Amino acid sequence: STPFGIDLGNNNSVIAVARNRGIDVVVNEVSNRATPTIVGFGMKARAIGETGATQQTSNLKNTVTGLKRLLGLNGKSPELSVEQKYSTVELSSDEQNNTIANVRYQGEKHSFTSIQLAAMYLNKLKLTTEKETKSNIKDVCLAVPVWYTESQRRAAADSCKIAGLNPVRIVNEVTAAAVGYGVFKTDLPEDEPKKIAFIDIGHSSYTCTVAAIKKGEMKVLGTGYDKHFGGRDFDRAITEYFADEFKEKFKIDIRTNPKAYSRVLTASEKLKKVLSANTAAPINIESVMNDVDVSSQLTREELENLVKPLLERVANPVTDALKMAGLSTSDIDSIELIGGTTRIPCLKNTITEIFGKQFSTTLNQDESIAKGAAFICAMHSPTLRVKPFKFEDINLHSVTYSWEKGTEETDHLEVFTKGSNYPSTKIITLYRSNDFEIVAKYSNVEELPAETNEVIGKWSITGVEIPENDDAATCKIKVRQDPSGLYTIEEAYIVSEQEFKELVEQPEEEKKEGEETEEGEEAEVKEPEYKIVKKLVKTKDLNVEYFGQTLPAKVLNDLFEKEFKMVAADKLVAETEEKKNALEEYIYTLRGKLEDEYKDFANDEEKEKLSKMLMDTEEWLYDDGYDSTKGKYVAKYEELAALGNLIKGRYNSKQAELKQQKGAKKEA
Ligand code: ATP
Ligand code: K
Ligand code: MG
Repeated sequence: STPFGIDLGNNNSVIAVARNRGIDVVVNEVSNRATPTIVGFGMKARAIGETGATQQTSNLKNTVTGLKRLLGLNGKSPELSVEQKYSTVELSSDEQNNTIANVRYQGEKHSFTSIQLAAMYLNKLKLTTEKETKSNIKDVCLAVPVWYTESQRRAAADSCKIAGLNPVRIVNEVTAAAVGYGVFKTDLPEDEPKKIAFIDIGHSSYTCTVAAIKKGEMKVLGTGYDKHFGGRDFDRAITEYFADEFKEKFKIDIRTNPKAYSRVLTASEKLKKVLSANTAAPINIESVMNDVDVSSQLTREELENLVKPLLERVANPVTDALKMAGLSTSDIDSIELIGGTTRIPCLKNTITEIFGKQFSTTLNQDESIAKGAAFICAMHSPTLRVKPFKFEDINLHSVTYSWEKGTEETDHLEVFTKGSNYPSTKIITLYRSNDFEIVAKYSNVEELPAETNEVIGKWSITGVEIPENDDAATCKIKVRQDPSGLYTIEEAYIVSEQEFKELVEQPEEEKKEGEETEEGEEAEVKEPEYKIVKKLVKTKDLNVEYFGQTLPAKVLNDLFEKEFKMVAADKLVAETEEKKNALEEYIYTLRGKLEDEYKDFANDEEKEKLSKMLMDTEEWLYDDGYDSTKGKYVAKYEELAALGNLIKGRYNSKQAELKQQKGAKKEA
């Protein structure tokens, strides 16, 4: 399959593929290079991406946004109420603490989990890419925020699977952009790496990642983030400001009218963008509610005042990232800005002030994450050869593995520490006489968002047998933080000491100076000497079964089937609409032609019959046939075409005849 990369944005997503020529961003069905991250539910079909955005204001209650914030979010988390503020759909938690969205779909109430919702969207992106590139898409590298926890990363991987994708790697967004930078920048040093600060401020969150980059290599040194700092906070602040103003000036309260609020929100985002290039911008909305037209304006300075509390936090992620990296601003060689919200002038200025240095814009602000992700996917692909590039990411939390204490000194070990790099593998040795369990936990769960599950995963290790002559089985457990940042046990096995005979190498007899061996003298032949060495060798593989925060295979498969049923339903609805439109169009063109170019090719009886059929079908279309099936539309079309094509055939053969005569005349 073609290597595929996704930058799943909270506002819009960008998709890219790797091909022999390089990495290309894939445009969607309306030729946009970014697709709104929206899943809408209708009476018949879902409206995902562009169509979801088009229908949003008229279907607020059933249009889900914020997919990335919701994905894998614990339904009991206090963050759910934060997300509810940005959502027009009713969100809640199910019994398993999954965040769910409650919507009406096909005329019935439905609840979809955040994993399903993300899967619907990812599947749409996949289908778009398949259509656009005319290739098979399976492997994907999905970019996610650096603050995604183990369960969110697992949820992201699960939603890929439900969408029929194979998540070969989950990567931190800014890391993906940094990889792209390292791969495509041509003037990187070969020895001493450059230290680059990447700053991504998007729709909902803000990340600063500091990396050391040289030719062919990148290492993340530190990262900091503000999970609640992005364009949507600016949009809210503007909308709230106008809500107050409109209440006073126009005596309307848009806060009581979701549709009106949503329209002002959309207009506020537009106004915000205008303010990035101008010092003042107008807002005008006709009949926003109660038939009232509103108009006003905002200056750049006023906006900066509205978001003052936010602006006071700009330095924090940078400070955190530098602290983790053990660097100061003066150590940074260059600053790269990405994400739509870094277009805001006061943010650019503040960032320049923080570093005391002008930023660069080497990377494409909107596309570098998706391109980096596609490259990373290609690195994992057996079919495409890419430039070798090594990179390591950084661990934001320490993780401890524990077991029931046996003869070992301790019952736990902090295996991966905050600030260490990954992927990485470590080996734990335990002495066991029975099967056992290993549990991985966040060492300091209080550093993670409230309601984060302390337990990352459990593994049951079975098949333990004590080797002959041993008191206990020496079990080696290979624990790994994999390239996606997930905590896994790669393998477990028993080792046992075995004796080997090893040849003892004789030192070559030193020749004493001045002494020469006489030729012909028989050299003393020594007996080869052996020694006995003891070595640990693997004697048995153990079974490792994982119980973690991933959906069981059967559930995944059911959800996969459900998703593809919904895709089929959407497709049928789209095709039905197409056939209906084709029928409608055929009625008009055939009627027109019958009075014009076809008029001499049908007899009166035929004309009368066809006219009546056209009229009847037209009436049917606006009546019973307004909401009919694909099959019926096709049948009606064929009914008309049977006679229509007969007349068309006569007309066409006459045209051909005339053409031939003309040609013959010319030749003569
Ligand atoms: P996130 O990374 O937080 O998940 P995202 O990737 O969807 O979100 P981006 O695509 O980087 O976010 O940026 C979208 C945000 O940038 C929106 O809030 C949008 O209003 C804002 N934005 C885009 N252009 C401008 C501009 N010219 N001025 C100000 N803001 C802008
Ligand atoms: K984006
Ligand atoms: Mg983004």
